[in-house]
Amino acid sequence: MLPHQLSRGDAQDDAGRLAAAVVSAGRVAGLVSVGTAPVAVFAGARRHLERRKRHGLHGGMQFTYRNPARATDPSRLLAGARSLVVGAWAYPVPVAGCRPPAEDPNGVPAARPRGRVARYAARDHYRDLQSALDAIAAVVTAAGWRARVVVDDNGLVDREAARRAGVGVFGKSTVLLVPGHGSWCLLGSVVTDAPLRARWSGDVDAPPRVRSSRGACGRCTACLDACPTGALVAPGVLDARRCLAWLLQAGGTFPLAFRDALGDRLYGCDTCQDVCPLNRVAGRRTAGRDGSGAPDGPAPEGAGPSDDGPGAAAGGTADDPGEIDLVDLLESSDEEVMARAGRWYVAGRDPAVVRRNALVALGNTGRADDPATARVLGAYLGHPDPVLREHAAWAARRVGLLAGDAPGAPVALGAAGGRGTAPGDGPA
Ligand code: B12
Ligand code: SF4
Ligand code: SF4
Repeated sequence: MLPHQLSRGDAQDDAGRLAAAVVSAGRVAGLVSVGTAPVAVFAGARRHLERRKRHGLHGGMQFTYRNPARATDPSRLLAGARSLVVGAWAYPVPVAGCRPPAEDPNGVPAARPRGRVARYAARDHYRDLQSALDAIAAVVTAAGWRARVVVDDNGLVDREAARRAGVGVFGKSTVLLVPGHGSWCLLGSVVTDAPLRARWSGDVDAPPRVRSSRGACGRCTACLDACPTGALVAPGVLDARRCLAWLLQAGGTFPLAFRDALGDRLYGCDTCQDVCPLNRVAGRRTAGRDGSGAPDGPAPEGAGPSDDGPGAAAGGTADDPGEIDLVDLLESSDEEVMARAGRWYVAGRDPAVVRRNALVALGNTGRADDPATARVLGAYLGHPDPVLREHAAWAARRVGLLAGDAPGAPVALGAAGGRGTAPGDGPA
């Protein structure tokens, strides 16, 4: 007998059993939180998308903004879809914030300037998330139903799906906070035509089901206060035109107004998560999982947002994959640059976007007395791409290698010597 031929009572039992089985399969596959929700139009998220688009807050982003009606209607992903299974994959504990380059006691840089990659993008955690969701889909299809895995797809607003499935609650930073893990989680769904009972499985210390969409933060405003560009224009509202995470992905010129604020970031921005008190808990929990020594025990008593002010989770290792040697990157071929970028979203898959980001980060972290910085900036001042030339001139001025407000006579670049070839022409 096929699942849809079952009697009503049997069908309800089956919906319960299958829901339990998918949640359990997701946990076994490594998801820290899994939940189910009935398929329905995400009316609230649709309104937010349309309103932000109307007010220009999307800053030209496409993604879910391209077609809000589609991105907020899961039934468009699979004919006859009845349920969503949503999972959260926790990635390792963050290293806090931006840092100046390390120095020895004589003030000489101990290491070449490094660019920082947001933790979610330092390794391909989406692959792990995808495998876990595949395991869920396998359970569904083995029971005779159809399933479609959706990971970071423009066809579904993931956070809203996760909130509906009880996986977490929205923070004022707009990120989804998963009880017991904070926001250091990637989200994905399985859309299925199977009827599933509402089910949720998170951590032992988390509430059985989280329905509130407003309750997580209390009076805390740490993320709004800490955002280096003021991109969180109101609780739960992000202006992408100011958000460093978006500006690093977008093509063209990096806005002058935000270049200083970029600091050493090369891809992504973790500041609104670094300061979140709910991520103190996440630091303790995911550190153990990453093998970095911290216990993987339950959340500390009373952990949660308070009025004590921000607290950043600490961690990181010497060979941190979240740090990239900027000079090395800038002297790499286009193929090497894009290999480093992996699955980063890079506008037009154009390596010049990554080079542009690296030039701004080098301007913020490099030093005039570092021959490698002088060499690479000197070379980019002669780059055939005018956008890269302009960013190189900005960086050279910022580190003190060029004088004046406009590209002019080099102060120290000649002494350091150029490489003779335009960056990106071939391997360094
Ligand atoms: C576009 C996009 C971006 C854009 C815009 C983000 C944004 N906030 O709109 C940019 C490039 C800036 C971005 C940045 C990041 N992103 Co992004 N991004 C997406 C994408 C593709 C679509 C998001 C979307 O549709 N937003 C639409 C708007 C309307 O939704 P929203 O911003 O979440 O708004 C909700 C809340 O604000 C809430 N709300 C409204 N009013 C209020 C008021 C209060 C008081 C509260 C509490 C809530 C609230 O309701 C809104 C609607 O549901 C998704 C993947 C996907 N397909 O969904 C990933 C996704 C959202 N991004 C993700 C990640 C990891 C990030 C970064 C952390 C990466 C980084 N380190 O650089 C940053 C975080 C920046 C931030 N504060 O959001 C994860 C989020 C994981 C999580 N735990 O939340 C997702 C889900 C990808 C994934 N599959 O895991 N991202
Ligand atoms: S990702 Fe960075 S720039 Fe964007 S809202 Fe968060 S702190 Fe601000
Ligand atoms: S920093 Fe504070 S306001 Fe922002 S998401 Fe975390 S708890 Fe909420």
